[in-house]
Formats: sequence, C-alpha cells, structure tokens
Amino acid sequence: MATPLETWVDQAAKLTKPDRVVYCDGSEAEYQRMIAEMLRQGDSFTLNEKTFPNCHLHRSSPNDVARTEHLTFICSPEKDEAGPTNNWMDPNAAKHKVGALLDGAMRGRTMYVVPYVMGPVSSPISKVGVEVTDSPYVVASMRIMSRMGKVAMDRLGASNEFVPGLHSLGDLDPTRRYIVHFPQEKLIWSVGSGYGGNALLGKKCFALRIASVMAREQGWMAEHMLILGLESPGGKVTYMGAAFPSACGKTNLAMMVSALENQGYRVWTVGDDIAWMKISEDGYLHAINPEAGFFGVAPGTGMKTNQNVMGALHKNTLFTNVAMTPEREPWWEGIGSDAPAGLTNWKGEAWDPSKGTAAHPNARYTVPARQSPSISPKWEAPEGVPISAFIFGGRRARVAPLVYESFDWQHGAFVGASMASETTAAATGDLGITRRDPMAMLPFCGYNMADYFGHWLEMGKKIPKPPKIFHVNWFRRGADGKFLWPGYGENVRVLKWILERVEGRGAAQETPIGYVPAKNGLTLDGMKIANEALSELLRVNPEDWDAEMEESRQFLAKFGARLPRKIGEEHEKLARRFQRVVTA
Ligand code: GTP
Ligand code: SPV
Ligand code: MN
Repeated sequence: MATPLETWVDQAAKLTKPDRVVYCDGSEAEYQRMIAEMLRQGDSFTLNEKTFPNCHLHRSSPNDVARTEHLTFICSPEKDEAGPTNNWMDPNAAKHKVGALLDGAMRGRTMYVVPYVMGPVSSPISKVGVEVTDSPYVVASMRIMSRMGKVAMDRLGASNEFVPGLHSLGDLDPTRRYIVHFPQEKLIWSVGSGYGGNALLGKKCFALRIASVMAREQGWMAEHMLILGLESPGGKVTYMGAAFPSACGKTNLAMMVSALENQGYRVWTVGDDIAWMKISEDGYLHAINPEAGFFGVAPGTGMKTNQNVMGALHKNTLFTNVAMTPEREPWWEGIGSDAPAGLTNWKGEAWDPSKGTAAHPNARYTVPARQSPSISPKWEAPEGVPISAFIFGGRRARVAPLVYESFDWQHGAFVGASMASETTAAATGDLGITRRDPMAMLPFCGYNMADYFGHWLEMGKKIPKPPKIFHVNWFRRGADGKFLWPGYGENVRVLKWILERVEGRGAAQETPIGYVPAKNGLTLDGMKIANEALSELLRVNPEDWDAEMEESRQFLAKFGARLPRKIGEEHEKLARRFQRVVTA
C-alpha cells in the first residue's frame, strides 16, 4: 500500500506533470549531482577550488532576489483568522488560482522529493516536512539548511505526520508568483520564485508560518529568533533568544566575536534565525534551532565585523548573488577589501561603480552551521537549551535606546507587540521605511497577530521560570547621520548587562519605558565612545516617545476588539508613566 507521503507525491506529480520523480537521499553524491545540474543550467559557477573548496555561486533571476511579502498569503477559511497584517485568500480560491499556475509547471523537468527534519533528528521538539521542487538549487540549499533525505525518511516511516510543501519555479514571472499557506491543512504551495524564504519551504513557510499555528494549538512557541549562549568568566553559559526583523543583525549577534573575550565573555551559536521553544520539566523554556545551516546576508560581513562568519565561509558554501573576482573568489561590499579590477557583478556583468553595487544588497551565503567556529556544543541537544532572556530589536535611527529591560513579562509582550524597524533589502519594496514589526514576526505569523499576542500572554502565565524581556537597538544615529554605536563584537557589552540583570545585578535606571543601564552600568573599557554619544544612545526622549506611542496606538487599533485587553492596558500604563515624568 502507498504511504501517505507517496500518495501526496503522486497527487503533486499529477498536477505539475514532471518528466520524472526523484526521491532525495541527502548524500554528498546527490549534492554534487545537484551542483552539476545547476552548472549545466548555466546560472551557477564553481568558485576557486584552492581557496574556496566545494563552494559555488548561484545567480538568481534579477527579479527574484528577496522575499515578496505582497505575494505571500495566509489561506485560512476566514479572513479574520489571518488578521489585518496578513494577505488573505480564500483557501478554495487559492487552490484554484495557484493550482492553475502549478498545472503542468514541471513539464520537461525533474520533480525532486525532499524529505527533511526541522530540528535535531532525535529531538522531541523536531518535526518532519517534505518539499517537492523542480529546482536543483532548492534541493542543494535544503541539504545545507535542514537534516535532509534518509534521516527524514527514517523518522517519518509510514506516518502522515509531515508538513507537505509543493514548490515550482514556474516561469519566474513576478506576476505569476504566489506563496500560499493553508494553516488548517498545514500545507504550503509556492510558485514562481527560487529565492530563499519563498522557495526553501522548511524555513519561513513551515518553521514560522505553519509552525506558529501549530505552536499556538499545542502550547509552544515558534519565533523569528536567534539562539545564543553567553559564556561568562568561570565557564557558565546563559542562553538568550533574540528577535530582530530580517537583515537586522541576528546572524551577526549569534556568531559574534566578543570584544570582551579577554574578560572571559564569549558567544556560542545555537541558531541564527528561528527558534522552536517548549516548556521543560526544569521550569525553563527550552529552545532548539530547527535549521542545520545559515542563510545569511553577505554584504557588511567582513574580517573586521565578523571573523567567525568569514571563517565559516571558506568551504562547502553556496553563495547567491554575490560578485566574483577574476580569481573566482566571492566578493561583496563590506568584505574588507577594495573591489578588485576585473570584478563581475551579481548579474554576471563586468562591474563598474556606475552599475550600482557589485553584490546584490540581499546577496546571501548558505553554509552548514557546524562550520561556524562559534557553534555551541549544545546546538544539537535534543532537549534544547534553557532560555533566560528574550531580546527584541530593530533598526531605529531614533527613539529606541541602545538597550532597555521591560518591567515584567506582560510589559515585555507589549514591547514586542509594539516594536518597529526600518525596512531592509531582505524583502522587495521600499527601503528604510519605519514599520511596525511585532516580535519581528510581521511577515511570518500564520494567523491573526492579535491572537498571537494572546498566545504570548498565555505562555507567560505557564512558564515557571520565564525569560526576562529586553529591547536593543544597534542602529541609532547621531546628528551627522552616522551610527552612534559600533555594533558587531562590541554588542557583547550589552549582552553582559543583560546577563547581569538576569542574575539580579547590573546597575540600572528606571525610565517610563523600562530599565536602561545606569551611567556606569555598561562595561566600556577598551572601547572608544564619546560621552555625548553614550548619553544619546541611552536617552529616552519624551517627545520622540509621544510620536512613537501615537504610531503604536494606531497600529494596535487595527486589531479592533480582538486585541488582548492587557496589551492595550500596557499602552495606557506607558502613557501614564510618561505623564508623571513630564508633570514631575
Ligand atoms: P535575516 O537572515 O534576513 O533574518 O537577517 P539577520 O537578522 O540575521 O541579519 P544579519 O546579521 O545578516 O545582518 C544584516 C545586516 O546588518 C548585515 O549587512 C550586517 O553587516 C549588518 N549588521 C549586523 N549587526 C550589526 C551591528 O551591530 N551594527 C551595524 N551597524 N550593522 C550590523
Ligand atoms: C529573512 O528574510 O528573514 C531571512 C531570509 O532570514 S529568508 O529565508 O529569505 O526569509
Ligand atoms: Mn530571517
């Protein structure tokens, strides 16, 4: 008898009509066959075999370089279940519309069946997904980003417990591109894009949009969070999860080279993008990284800013839309060397500065997590790691101070619900526009965000030892428009303060928005920063916050009566605290 997997694959093949169907085993030989096919298709290149062994460059279609949020839909039976922040399509209408695009889409192509485990293979928190795709680049990427092939088949067996995802490149025309999710069926369809978050269906589609729905149903959390361990003198490691929007520094924080290493502070990487978390018997929320690789932003990554990332990228790495030197080495803006003569840009053209940046601003590397010099010995622990702090953050030129601590879980949930960030190249659309991005989940929550806030509040009641909740901002700018904080490895100074606050130490000053470090609270030795810059970084300016509160009020009002009362209450309490300061 056919297994549930075989039955679903047959249905997918009937719809998309591939020439052949290949079940992937996840072997190295198979990876090399995918690379060979990519080279044959002409959009991929082998990089310098001496300096970058087993590394390749893939050039995507120039109109397919980032997530397309306006073409991403949550197809719940009722529009209100998707909520005001998601695009919604009726599930039957979506099946009809997107089904028409998938009909025959794989003619003349091979359908690859990619079974994968999200999370350590033996972890009870992990889950199986199966993606069928006609893109060898997607297969190769999924082999780096997940535990793919035989291990997943072995875990699945004849069970029907897998999240199916149907992907086809279609004709790559953005007018015929849809990424649709069926939260009730736990099903994903994607057509018309080969880009990361649109096409590697285990990542944002399953591990966040579908998993967020499962997490609410089952009492756990699926978040757009890195997971790191901060080692302090004596060797104790404290784990933290941090939610920043796309291209706002998760990978760089998780893989940081600590500026306080000589004082015994070091950062260990558990994950760089997604956390699945369950309450454990020890009373802590435990987190696993569902992924096995990093799909990171290349531009801005260099030996000065992040040696750990650079150290990981010299073998077995798939680069997408970076530039290439005449020595066939990858190059991008911020790598730390000048653009060499004879550079080829991300589109494959001879580069000159009049043609814009050499690498696409959202150029990425896909690298096995185990290659990171900072990978935590616990990164594959089946029970996950206990989380002591949550950190929200975004790109804010003004308003948000370098770091502050919320008063309690409920206030922390409000801080997350009202956070905002300037848009980046990770999604198509205008850049640098400040938008509300609750918990960095705006594009990734598979249901009504009002209910998602409710789920956060519920979890706070259930976790015996809940993480303390903080907010950071590495991107505050001075009057000259320059960043006030050096960022990267210096961010460990903020992590150290967070650790001290978790341990009930750390000098702090109370403000209406929460606790900020006292004047002597941050460890700044060995770092050059002007006094005025530091004051500005820690300043809570009531005028800025007036406008901020009005914007978050308007945003939260979109949810109408569905917004949990406690979130609204926290907004009122914040306003009252400012009033007291102003009238005092
Ligand atoms: P996604 O993979 O899209 O979810 O992004 P991410 O949050 O992991 O972002 P990542 O760490 O890849 O950083 C994105 C961009 O921000 C890169 O260009 C980095 O060089 C830059 N960046 C990261 N950390 C800092 C920082 O502390 N300060 C400054 N100024 N820039 C940073
Ligand atoms: C993001 O955009 O948040 C990413 C990259 O991590 S993608 O996989 O495209 O979602
Ligand atoms: Mn991300």
